Formats: sequence, C-alpha cells, structure tokens
Amino acid sequence: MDKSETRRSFLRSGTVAGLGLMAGGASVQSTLGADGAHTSAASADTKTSSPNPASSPNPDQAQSAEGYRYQPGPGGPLGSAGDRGRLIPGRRAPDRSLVPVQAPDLTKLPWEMKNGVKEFHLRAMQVRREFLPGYEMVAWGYNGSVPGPTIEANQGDRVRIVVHNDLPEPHSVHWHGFELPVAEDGVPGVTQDPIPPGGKYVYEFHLHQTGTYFYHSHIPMQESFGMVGFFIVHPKKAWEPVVDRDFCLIFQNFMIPPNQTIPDSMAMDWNWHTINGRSGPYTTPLVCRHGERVRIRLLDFSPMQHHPVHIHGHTFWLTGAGGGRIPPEAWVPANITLTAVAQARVFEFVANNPGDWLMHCHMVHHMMNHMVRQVGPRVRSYQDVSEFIQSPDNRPPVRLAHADPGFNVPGYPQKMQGMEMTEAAMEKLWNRREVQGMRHNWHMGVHGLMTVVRVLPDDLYDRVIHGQETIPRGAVFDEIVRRFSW
Ligand SMILES: [Cu+2]
Repeated sequence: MDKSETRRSFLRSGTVAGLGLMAGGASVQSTLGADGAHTSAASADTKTSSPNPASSPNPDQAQSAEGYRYQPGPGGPLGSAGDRGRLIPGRRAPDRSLVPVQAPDLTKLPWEMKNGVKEFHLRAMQVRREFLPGYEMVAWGYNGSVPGPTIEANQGDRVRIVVHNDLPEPHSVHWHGFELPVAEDGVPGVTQDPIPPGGKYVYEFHLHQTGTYFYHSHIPMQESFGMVGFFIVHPKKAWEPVVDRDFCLIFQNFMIPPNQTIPDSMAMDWNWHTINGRSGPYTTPLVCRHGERVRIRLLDFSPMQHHPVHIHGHTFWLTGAGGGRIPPEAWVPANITLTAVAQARVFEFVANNPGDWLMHCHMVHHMMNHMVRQVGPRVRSYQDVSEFIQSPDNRPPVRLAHADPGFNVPGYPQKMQGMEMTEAAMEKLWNRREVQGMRHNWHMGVHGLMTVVRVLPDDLYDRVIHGQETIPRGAVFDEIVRRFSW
C-alpha cells in the first residue's frame, strides 16, 4: 500500500475511530490492521474523552479561527484575528488568565513578604551542573544552579534582593532592562563598590515594567562562566489573548575541552551548548496540550554567539522583545527568530499540530555537542585499534591508502561519531515523564541547543504527564501519527 492509499483509508477509518472516542472513551481500534503500520499500544487505553478532533485533520477546515485551534491551516484572512492563530486565546478559563512561567530544568527563587516588599536571597557561587548524564561541569551561578533560579514577580511589586557573594572574588548583580534608581543598577565602580567575597549587598526597587528581563553578573569573565537568571515581571492583568503555557529558555555556550570539567571563559569557540543548563537530549521537552496557546520566552546569554531559534510544524507570532510586549499590529509571523547576545525574544503560537516537534538553534555548530577535532586512527572505521588501546606507544599510523570507497568523496566522513550513551545515561534520559512514549531513538536527533515541543491530545497528555506507568517507546508518537495525518 503506498502512502497516499494509506492516508485515504486512514481518513475513512478515522471517522470510525473518532466516533469510538466520542462514545465514552471506548478503546480506539485502528482499522489500519491491513498493513499494521499504524497499530499502536497507546490506542489500547484511551480512557478520557477529549475535546480535540480525534481524526481526519484537514487544513481546508482551518479557514476559521475555531478550526485553527485543532489543526493547521490559514485560520482566516490575512490580518484577521484568526490569521495563523494570531489572536486566538488559550483554552484556560478567562478568570484564571495569569499563568506562572515554567523554566524546564530550573527552579524558582523563593521570596518572603516583609512589610509589603518581596524579599529574595540570591547567592553567587560555584556550581556543579550535569550538562548531560555523566558530564558534571563546574561553572558559576546562583543558589546551586547555572543558570540561576528564575525570579518571578508582578507589575507594581517592590522587590528587595539580597545578594550574598560566596565567590572567592568580587561580584555585583545587574538587573538587565529595568528602569530603576541608579544606585540599584549593579555595575561595579560606576554605581557601587563590588561586593567583596563573603559580603552582601541589598538591592531594592519598584517594578513598573512588564516582560522578560534577567539578572547577571556585571563582570564579563563571570558572565561567560554562566552567571545569569531570568527575571520575569507579569502584568497586573494577563496580556490578551491569554496563554495556557509560558515557557522560559536560556541559551548558553561554553568551551570545555575533552576530559575537562571547567569552561575556558576566554575561548572564541564553543563546544558545549546548554538550554537552561542542559545540553540536548538532556533538555527536558516542553509538553503542551493540543489546542493550547503557548508562549515561549528566549534569552541568549552566550558569550559571543547568536542563536536563530527555529520551531518545527508551527508558525508563531513574535510578540515581545527585551523591552516588553509588542502591540499586536506589529507582531511578525515566523518560524525562526534570531536572538542575539543578551537579547530576549518572545513568541506565541497555537499548538494545533500534534506531535514531537524539534525546537532548536539553526547554527549547525550549535546543533552538536562536545565536539572534538578527531585526527586519530578511530576516524578510519576499518582500522583495528586494539593494539593502540593497550599501549598508546603503539599508535597505528593513519594510512592514506584505504579500502572504503566513501573516502573518494571529498569531506567524508561528516557524521557525528562518539555520541554513544551508557546504560546509565539512557536511563536518565528516559526516566522523565516528559519523554514517555517518544520514538525509541529520538535522542539521536537532539543535540546541543535543541529541545522538543510535544503537542499532545488530552488523553495522551494525561497519560504522559500524570500517568505512573512507563509508556512503551514510540507508543505515543505512533498513536499521534495514526490519528493526525492528512
Ligand atoms: Cu546558536
């Protein structure tokens, strides 16, 4: 059966499957048994009914804003409210409109209300951080984390941030983008004396702005060692249209030579890439429900590298920059946005296309990780290196004559080598709820500045996020392919 034939029969059978789901959550049986390609374990316990269309997506039906929520399509005429989901609100009830931000793999900085002031304690310190399973790096951050924990506050708050310096050298914290009294700006020399090792400094200011801001050391070498964190200020009333999810991601680069754990903060090139302090595939996926409106806030805090961040399968609207919200008339539709050093970029989209979608920096050098220039004998895959492993003195010469005809092609080999993972590493990758049911080798395609946005119908979302069971690898993906192909 060719692909188009498979799809035609799927569309016919999809109606049956959809009815089965509507009729009270009975098991959805794939009627594609003939070729068996789309049968899936996930279909066996579809327990909750879902407002989502269970089948037969058709872009022609997404001409309207209503149709757009659950399937890709135009959403309405150019410039209309529904146009590519521009003003389609989230699924959450309007009275629950403010949604806290979610920074995967990072914590939030706790606070205590003291005489009407939100008081935070930020501790500058050396941090050990597992960038990838088995790769524990040493960098500098705050409160045991690199990047530091997220500060979340509201417009109109007065905040007091007590910065404790546990570093062996002077420090100060700058509140990036805030319009505040000059003595609170955190620039050593210019606005304050640096905080000595073991010392502390109290910053206090009023928040009248809203948007995506951040804090960072204002000593460049400390910045390149990782010292940054988000500082999000919510408006008093949620921006419209309201979102259901509000994710925050910090992109960073480090140069950490092979067999080292300490970044070279003077390097001009980078081989370790992190999002919220983890390298793909250890970056935790952003999981959303089908039909939700999703906001993603990006911050590039790499020393010198810019990141064109691209999302697959969706078109987003660029709704915010470092200075806050952009008026809807000026939003830009795109699927990639260049985020320069110390810039924030915010975009929103309707998650109307179920599946596991890659989101990543598009610079090829940032789509790999812990790269080395390998000039040893292992490049020649046919060469026996057992002697070399026993004694480095027996290093075999690189023979220029070779048997592999591939070597007649200039540039060969270019594929990534040496990314094999240990059992323990694989366990760490798979033991997260957020990756349950993804394809068995999804991690082969997720490296460096890459993560995955998972758009799941309600029943699959609940099973992945709220379930207790280990979902068979590929089961959720296969089920989505079965239900949502056109
Ligand atoms: Cu990049």
